[in-house]
Amino acid sequence: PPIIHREDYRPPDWLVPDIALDFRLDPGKTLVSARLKVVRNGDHAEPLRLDGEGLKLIEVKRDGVALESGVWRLEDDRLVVPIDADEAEISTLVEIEPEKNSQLMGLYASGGILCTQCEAQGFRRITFFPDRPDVLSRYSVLMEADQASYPVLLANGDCIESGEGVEGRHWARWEDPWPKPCYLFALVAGDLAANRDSFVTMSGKTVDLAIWVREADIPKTGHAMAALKDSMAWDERVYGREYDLSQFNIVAVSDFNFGAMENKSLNIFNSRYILADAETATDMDFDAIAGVVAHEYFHNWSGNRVTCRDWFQLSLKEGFTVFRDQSFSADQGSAAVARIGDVRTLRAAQFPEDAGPLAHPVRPESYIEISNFYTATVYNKGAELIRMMHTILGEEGFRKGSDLYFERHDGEAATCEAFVQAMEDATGADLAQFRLWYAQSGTPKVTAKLAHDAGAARAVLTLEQTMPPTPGQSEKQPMAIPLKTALLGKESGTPLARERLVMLTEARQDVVFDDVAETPILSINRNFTAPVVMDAEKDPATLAFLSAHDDDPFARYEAMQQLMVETIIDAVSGRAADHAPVIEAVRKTLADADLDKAFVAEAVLLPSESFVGDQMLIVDPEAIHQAREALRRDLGSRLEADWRAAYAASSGNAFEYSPAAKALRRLRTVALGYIAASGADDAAKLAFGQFESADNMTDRQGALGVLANGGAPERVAALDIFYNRYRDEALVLDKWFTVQAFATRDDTAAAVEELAQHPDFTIENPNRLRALVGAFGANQRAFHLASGRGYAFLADYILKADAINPQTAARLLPPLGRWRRFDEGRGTMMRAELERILAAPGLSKDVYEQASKSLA
Ligand code: BAL
Ligand code: ZN
Repeated sequence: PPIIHREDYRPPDWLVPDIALDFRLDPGKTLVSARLKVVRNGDHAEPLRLDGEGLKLIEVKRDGVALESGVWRLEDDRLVVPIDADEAEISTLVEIEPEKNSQLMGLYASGGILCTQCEAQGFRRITFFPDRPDVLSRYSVLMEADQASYPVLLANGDCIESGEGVEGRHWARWEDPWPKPCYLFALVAGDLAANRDSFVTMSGKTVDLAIWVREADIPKTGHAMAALKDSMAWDERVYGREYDLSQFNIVAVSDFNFGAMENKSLNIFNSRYILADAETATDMDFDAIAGVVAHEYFHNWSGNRVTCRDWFQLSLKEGFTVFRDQSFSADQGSAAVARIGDVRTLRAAQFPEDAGPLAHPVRPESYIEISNFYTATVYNKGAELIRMMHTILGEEGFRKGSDLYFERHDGEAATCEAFVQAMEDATGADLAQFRLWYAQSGTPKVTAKLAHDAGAARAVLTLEQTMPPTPGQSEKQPMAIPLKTALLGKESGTPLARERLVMLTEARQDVVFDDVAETPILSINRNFTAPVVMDAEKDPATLAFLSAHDDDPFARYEAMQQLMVETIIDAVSGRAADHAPVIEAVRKTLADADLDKAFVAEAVLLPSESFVGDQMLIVDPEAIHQAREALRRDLGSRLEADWRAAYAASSGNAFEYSPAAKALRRLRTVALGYIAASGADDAAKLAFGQFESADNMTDRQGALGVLANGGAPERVAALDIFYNRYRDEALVLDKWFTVQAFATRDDTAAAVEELAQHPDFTIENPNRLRALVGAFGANQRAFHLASGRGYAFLADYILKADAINPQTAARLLPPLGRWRRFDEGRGTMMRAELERILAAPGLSKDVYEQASKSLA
């Protein structure tokens, strides 16, 4: 398949200022007629080229007159029409089959609802069009459908008229005044009910809000609606951005490749990011819903009003919008805990990407299939880049920059460069070297050494940065790395100097701190100001000290994590592992009454097995598991009384959705996990009691997770009860699959194989596929079983899924691509599965790209 290169970008030959679409909707056969006003862009003699994929072309017209087939031609699915004038009206009539669309790109059916997904290149599966984000058009959409099956007809913009037709059909016409790229087009037809509300914008305009779901799901839409209104107010307050239409609609569907999609004024969501009540959704689900609702809403400015010139600029809208949704979420509760969550996600998903065969810059240079670039690098590392600019420029400077960016590029398709330029122009800052963050892939490693001259009352911090080679980039230049840094007194534990923002720009650099009389301890990369791997060569005693004294909560968490990781790695490497410093640090954290309980619950959690693996050259999944379990057992038994006290103190409250109540629930299940790890006789009973008496899903799923890892008879009972209680709740059943796929038991791989035969398992629904197969790929020990059965299982399901939904199949592949990090035996088997995938007939370009790059 062809490789698309960023440097080959050329402006479009033809623009399409206006498009009128007419849909005769039917799940079996939908007719789409499109009337495009096309205008030559520049001085050239190129014909009009319209992208298409899987369309049955019935007719082509120019200025209302049918064209004979010799006048136009099809070239590799593209419709090519030579046009002698500078302007014309080109119309096409095509037929598509939504019901057969299992890729979930273009127009498809989900549970009786007809809906669309066009980003990145799904619009070409609906009609012939220049399917690229720098062609912006005004849309007028006429929809016509059977009224009984599809009583609700929605599209972008405003509904300007509607009426009844013949034979039980009806119609609606929607117009969107804002020019937009075709990836933001959307329509929905279905039997839907609405939760309606309204929002008055800062200039006093009333916006009608509606969340559309199946009638029975209406009671689960309250949280999403509250989050939407909060997001609208937040974007006005923090960015000065007001909503720009009189309606805002959200629709939830069950079958969706992404989490959600920011189509102009008609966001379409994966139902898991809308539907929630205490009975069926965990606190994490509630938080994720608020974050995704905010994310999609924020795209109205960062993505829709200012869009991307080409798909290489994807992070322009995604990195910025993730930063915006992270900031919104941080404002809803504990900012420190939110930041811990951001970093955990970055380390779990992005650092491994940066360290593996699929590493790519935040602004990639080339792709085969753009769907493969909706990655943690483009999204989460992209957000870290925006955050670093925010740190460097400060709140006020950053706001000036974003104001200028929106003002300058409103209505345009812009680039990442344009964003950085606006930040510079608004503040006078020099971000020349900073731009490397967009171009260089890989995670920088920073080493820090602190020397103290007590006599001179001076400390010198020596920083060095290196960056590993990544695919296509063997040589790297030093990056501009903002590191919030402080020195704490070794005896007093108090800050010795004001926190400083150190800009590391050289390969090696000294930073001097004066007036440092007391022996200092270094606190660096506070609040994780830069997405780097930091090696500050701290001994366990120093880490334990920081975990108890650092005044930056993130740094405190970080010290504890590092202490835990090093303790586990000592054991894996055959060194005597001393658990005592970790146990003491955890005990102190649990006992510190001044700490936010939400923070405590995060700080005392052990790092995941895969995170420990990521710190090692060659991962030994079994040894990591054993070492981590040994530490968990020790923490459980040595602090059993403390865990029981924490458990008791966080129990007995009726459900309430508030930061304080969430914190207690989190700590409760963390404590339960440690009580179970201690081997206490009553642990399973305690967990089962929590499972049965819970008045919310957080407690119930937490207890189920603890039981699912063990071997008590309560395990099977709880899994059965859970299944029978929620068998008709798809999103909860997903949890039932995931909890078993994540289990730390010896037989998890076998259990997952069996679950794949379960009547409720299907590869056609992306959520269900990810719930079992995706979760299994993230269970380091079970997936990397020495027999290799995990690899064969994943490869089988990638191939099965590829025949149905290539985009979702390709996203399952990265765990296999990590073969270089495992021993010879495992590596050989992983490679063999990748080769088997590559040799499969009819492979999609999605999976081809991921598998071939993983082997390269
Ligand atoms: N634009 C694709 C889904 C999202 O990032 O919002
Ligand atoms: Zn997004």
